[in-house]
Amino acid sequence: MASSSALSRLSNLHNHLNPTDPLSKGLVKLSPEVTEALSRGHAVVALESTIISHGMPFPKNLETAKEVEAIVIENGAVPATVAILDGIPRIGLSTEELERLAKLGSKAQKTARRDIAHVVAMRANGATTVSATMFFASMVGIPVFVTGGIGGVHRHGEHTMDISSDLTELGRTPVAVISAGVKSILDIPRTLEYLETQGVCVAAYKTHEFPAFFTESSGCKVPCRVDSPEDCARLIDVNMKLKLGSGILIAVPTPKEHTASGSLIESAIQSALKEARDKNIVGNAETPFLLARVNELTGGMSLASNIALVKNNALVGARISVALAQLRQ
Ligand code: PSU
Ligand code: MN
Repeated sequence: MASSSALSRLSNLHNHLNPTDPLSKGLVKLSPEVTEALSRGHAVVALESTIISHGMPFPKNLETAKEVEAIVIENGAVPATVAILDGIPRIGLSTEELERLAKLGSKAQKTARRDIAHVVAMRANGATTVSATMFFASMVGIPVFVTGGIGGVHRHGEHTMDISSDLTELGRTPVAVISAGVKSILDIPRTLEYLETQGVCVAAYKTHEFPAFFTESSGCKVPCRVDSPEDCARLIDVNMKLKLGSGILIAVPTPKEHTASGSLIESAIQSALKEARDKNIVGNAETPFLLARVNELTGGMSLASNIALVKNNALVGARISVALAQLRQ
């Protein structure tokens, strides 16, 4: 017999399906696996798709996306990769849909929150960034989302005002984002300042220091440290119960065996940044340019590191999601 909390979850899902809801209007589609898991209160992990289309080259992107989903499943949660295909936002992709997106690569539109309405209205294909993925995860009640790195305040952002909408989304959407911090292509201290302004809880996993994606250290301390998936689950649970309304950034340092390449990658980042400035590459083209250029300059080392840390984040994120589902039973 279903427990009363399982019944209340089912009725919560039905509440989602009132006639004014994007789900019931068929504007947004969930995969059968994600629908089933959400209605039963099982662990679900949201995954973004810009990392697939713009963050890695084909076929490594597809291979990685599949491996990341497999890690989530092995650790007891259901993966929900988010993307917009033919104008329909999808939460949970089939293997064919994942392959289609990976092959589209940068022909899919990089879709942040500001781009969602346009991509849907034009019936186009969009790969969701952290901000857009958080929006869809929150819409259907998925509180845990795994990615590699998030966007931030760009260097010289105090002049260009190039601040990723990932940061404002974290301020307004109650989803926990598991990432390896932010890359040093960005201004890390200002990124943390901005997250504080937005009221975002920033926690580092098993450390007091905010990681810098390829390396464990950024020189910046975080206000809160968490040491286990259960710690993270309690943090997310309290954030939800208090209806704070803002997100949580859980920063997981890159696995130890990949930190050695970190300093090499760091010097490639400096050259790529100079090139971007010389070529006047700005706006939403800057992050994809820097990622691809750093990978060329390091002979593929940064891509290998990137893949390793995303998989590690998927492992930690799935465990957090399972711990949270248990807590909320
Ligand atoms: N940082 C990475 N890899 C990525 C991204 C950021 O290390 O793939 C992607 C994410 O989808 C993130 C987006 O949400 O870039 C941020 O882009 P922008 O800086 O244009 O806001
Ligand atoms: Mn930007």
